[in-house]
Amino acid sequence: MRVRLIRVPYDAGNRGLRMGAGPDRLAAAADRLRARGVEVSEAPVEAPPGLRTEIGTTFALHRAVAAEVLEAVAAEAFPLVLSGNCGSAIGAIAAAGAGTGIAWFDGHGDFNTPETTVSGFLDGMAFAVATGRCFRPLALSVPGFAPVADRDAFLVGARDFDPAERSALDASAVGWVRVAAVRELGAAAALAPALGRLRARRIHVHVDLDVHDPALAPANEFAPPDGLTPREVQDAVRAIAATVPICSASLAAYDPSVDPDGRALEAGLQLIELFSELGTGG
Ligand SMILES: [Mn+2]
Repeated sequence: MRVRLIRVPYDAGNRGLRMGAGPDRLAAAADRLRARGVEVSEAPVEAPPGLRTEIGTTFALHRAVAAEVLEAVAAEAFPLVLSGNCGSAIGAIAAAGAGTGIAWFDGHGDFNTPETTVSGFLDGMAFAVATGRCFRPLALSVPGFAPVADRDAFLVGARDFDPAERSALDASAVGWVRVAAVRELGAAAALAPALGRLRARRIHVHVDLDVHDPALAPANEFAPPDGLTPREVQDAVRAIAATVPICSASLAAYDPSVDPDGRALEAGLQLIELFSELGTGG
């Protein structure tokens, strides 16, 4: 097995700040993977020089991520993106091409648009961008990008929405696998409806680490309470892999400063190991 760790150490266009500090910590996975016999290569992604802006710089990073994912696939390595922000998943799905589904593990919906956001945080719109709801010209500037059809997209573990964001989700055909469903039914049964209606032939799995319960694995200052356990997240990823090939994965939104005991880091490292076992890279 070959894995390429694509590091994007940016948060809202800022290098190394807040969640932008996460990718370098998660890159500790490289040694663990090598110890398991995985061939690991690493690809740091940097923003273009000049003035950095949240929107412009972030989409420039998505374009760079797409290029690195294509290189990984050409080298027959599984592309695993470690990013400050969730939007890096857009680069990965663009590289994977049309017909790719997306599983979006996140404590939040990331389903705002410029018309519904109350925080102004671009990353709170990342899943809406991935499914073609906003920033279309910029999304199309990412080579290969095509919006993911609603039926090929689903949230897992989301539990914190702005009011208009929630309305938009309810009005859409995007799937939503709730924490309670995973806990009560088990991951495989909880995900079965969302997986059963996929038309996609492959899927990108995106994990905002704040999908985890912050009492167990505190990923960032925004993590809403009552999330999934690390084991539930892993079981959900396994359920996906049992149904549809995982072509690439991304882990995002890890802020080391809120995780003094390294529990969210450990959850992230275990997920990276799991993806290295399950991913197809194809
Ligand atoms: Mn997110």
